[in-house]
Amino acid sequence: MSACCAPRNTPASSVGGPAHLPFTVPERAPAEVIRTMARIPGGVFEMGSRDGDGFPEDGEGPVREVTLRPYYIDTTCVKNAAFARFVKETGYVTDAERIGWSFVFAPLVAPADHAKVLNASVPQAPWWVGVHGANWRAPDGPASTIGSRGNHPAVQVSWQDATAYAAWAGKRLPTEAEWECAARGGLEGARYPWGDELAPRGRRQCNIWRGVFPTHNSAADGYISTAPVNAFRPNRYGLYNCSGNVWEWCADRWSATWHVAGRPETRNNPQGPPTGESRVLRGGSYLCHDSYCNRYRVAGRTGNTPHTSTGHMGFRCATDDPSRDAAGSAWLAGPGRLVDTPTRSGSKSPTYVSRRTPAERR
Ligand SMILES: [Ca+2]
Ligand SMILES: [Ca+2]
Ligand SMILES: [Cu+2]
Repeated sequence: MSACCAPRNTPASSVGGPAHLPFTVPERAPAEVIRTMARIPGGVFEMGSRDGDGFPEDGEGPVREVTLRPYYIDTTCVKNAAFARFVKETGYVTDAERIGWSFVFAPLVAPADHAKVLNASVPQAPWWVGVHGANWRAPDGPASTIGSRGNHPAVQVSWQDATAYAAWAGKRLPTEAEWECAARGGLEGARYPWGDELAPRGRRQCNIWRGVFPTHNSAADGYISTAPVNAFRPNRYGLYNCSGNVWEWCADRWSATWHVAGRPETRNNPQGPPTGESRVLRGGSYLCHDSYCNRYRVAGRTGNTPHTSTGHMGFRCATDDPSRDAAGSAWLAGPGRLVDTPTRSGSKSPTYVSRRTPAERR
C-alpha cells in the first residue's frame, strides 16, 4: 500500500503483544456489552468500490456481494474516557508506552516538546515525527494531555492495544467486511456513509483536512485534529464518524488481493487472509484530503503493522449478535436496540435491504 497519511513503526518489533492478555477479562452480561452498540442485521451487501479516484494498489475492488451474520458494532470509536477506565482497571500498558515514543503529526507538537522529537523522518510523509513520550494520555507529545478530550477517540493505540481493550470490553474488533457494511448504513454503492456528496446542501458531514495539505488547515469543519466521537450526524445505522476523524483498526490482516477471487472464505463472513504482518485500517482521518489521500471514502482502506500507533488511528469494537442461533442462519429478537433498516416502503425490517431509494440515486 502507499504511504497514505500513515507512518509505520518498525515491523517485527521486539515488543510483545497481548498474545495472552495481561489481565483477567471481567464477566459481563450481554445486555451490558451491547448497550452502546448498533445491531446490524446481516445479509448480503455490496463491498468495495470501482471508484476511479481510488488507489489501485489499495485493492478496493472488485465490488462483490458479501454475506454477513447479524452482529453488533459500537456506534462510536472508543473514547479516551473509556480507554482510561480500561487502563485503570487492568493496569494495561500500551505499545507506545513500552516503546517509549509514537508518531505525531508534526504541526501538533507543542514548542515545549520540540526537544522530544526523534531525529528521524518518515520517507514520503515528512509531516509525521516520532515523539518521545507520546502515548494515549499525551497524544501530541508529553506536554499534551487528554484532559479536555475525554469524549474524543482514543489514539496512539496499536492493533494489539485495540485488541486487548476489545477483549476487556467483552467484544472484539470488527472484521473489515463488518466495518464496511456498518459504515455504509444500508446505502448501496455510495461514496460516503451518508451518500455521494461530500457536503450535501453545504452541510459538513465529517472531520477531514480542509485547506491545502499539509501546509494550511482551514478547519472549516471545526476541527484541526480529532473531533468528539459523536460529532456530526450518524449514518442510517446510527454510526458516527466512520469517514474521517480517525482511522479504525479492523481484525483482518492486510492484503490488496486476497479478496479478489470469489471463494466461500472471501464472500461469506470473510475473516481476512490467514497470513500477513499488517492489519487493516478503515475510514480515513482528520488528515485526509482530496488532493493527497481521499481514503475517507467509505471504500477506502489501508493497513499498518500491529504495534504501530499514531495520533490519527483509533478503533471501535464489534460483537456477535448474542441472540442469534447456533447456526447463525436465523435470529431472535435480541435484548438490544434493533437498528431501523431503511426499506423502499419505509417500513422497518430486520432484513437487510441493499437498495438505494430514487432520491439517493439523484
Ligand atoms: Ca478537520
Ligand atoms: Ca473514522
Ligand atoms: Cu488519508
